[in-house]
Amino acid sequence: MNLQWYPGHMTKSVRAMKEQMGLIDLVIEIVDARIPYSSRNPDIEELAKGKCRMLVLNKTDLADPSVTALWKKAFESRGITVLELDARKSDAASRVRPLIREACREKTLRDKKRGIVGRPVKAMICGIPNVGKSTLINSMVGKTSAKTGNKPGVTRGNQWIQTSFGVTLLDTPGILWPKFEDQTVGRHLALIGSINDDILDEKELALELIRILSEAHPEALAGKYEISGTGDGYEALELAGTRLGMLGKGGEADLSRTAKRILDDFRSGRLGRISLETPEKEKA
Ligand SMILES: Nc1nc2c(ncn2[C@@H]2O[C@H](COP(=O)(O)OP(=O)(O)OP(=O)(O)O)[C@@H](O)[C@H]2O)c(=O)[nH]1
Ligand SMILES: [Mg+2]
Repeated sequence: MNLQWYPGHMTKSVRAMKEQMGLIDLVIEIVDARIPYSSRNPDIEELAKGKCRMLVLNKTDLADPSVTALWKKAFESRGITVLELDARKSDAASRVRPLIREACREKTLRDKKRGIVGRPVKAMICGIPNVGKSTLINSMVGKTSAKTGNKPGVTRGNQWIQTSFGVTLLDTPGILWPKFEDQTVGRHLALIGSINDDILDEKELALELIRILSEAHPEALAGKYEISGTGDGYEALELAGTRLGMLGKGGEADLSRTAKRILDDFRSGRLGRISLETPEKEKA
């Protein structure tokens, strides 16, 4: 499956982020804990040059906790301030705040030397689509200030949001990589739901998921769909459809509906806590 998706609004979003960067003290980059490698947009590195930085491994409730711990260690060993998070939880704010302080320590000291004390931190929240940027902002302000939704491209423009603890947050639209050289990156982004499903062949993507799971997590397929040994992939998809009772008019499995269901089961954690990338396998 050859995947490229970089709609025009993303070019605009990158431009808008660049324009705002002069005002920003801290860049909070959010990645998906299931694919920390593929969900880190290399453009952000360039955009955030010279700023205080922190990295949030979000949706940890959907990822394998032992793999997430390895990622945290890998990033920390490169001097990056990292937080493991479920952005929907009410404790998100109290967990992020001390990390913000830590990430901004140098800046605060610099300010102090110049006699500036207690100036609010201006933080830009950025990351790929659907990773939980707006959800984190809402948890940090304790109310629904930013629009959220379980599909990519919900936030369309930059929005400043005030917190009660001296941090001003800038919500930004998700931006993807303009071009993936490695198609695995595209597939992983599609699997977690950061690429618009309208441009995807869901059957092919579900087959890819079945292939990955049959290698790394056969128990998930066996437990949920009673399938083991994938055959040619299609066979497994058919079997899953039959087991789920997702049948077409002729009584055969409806492969499109089955594919959608399997992808949805994975994305929402019903197949268990599954990480698709480990720091050993990817270049962290
Ligand atoms: N399971 C789980 N779901 C989360 C978490 N954080 C956010 N979500 C869900 O992920 C979906 C996307 O969240 P948003 O906050 O809209 O994501 P976004 O990064 O702002 O997306 P765009 O504005 O489209 O770029 C929503 O359905 C959230 O409820 C998390 O930590 N765990
Ligand atoms: Mg958003």
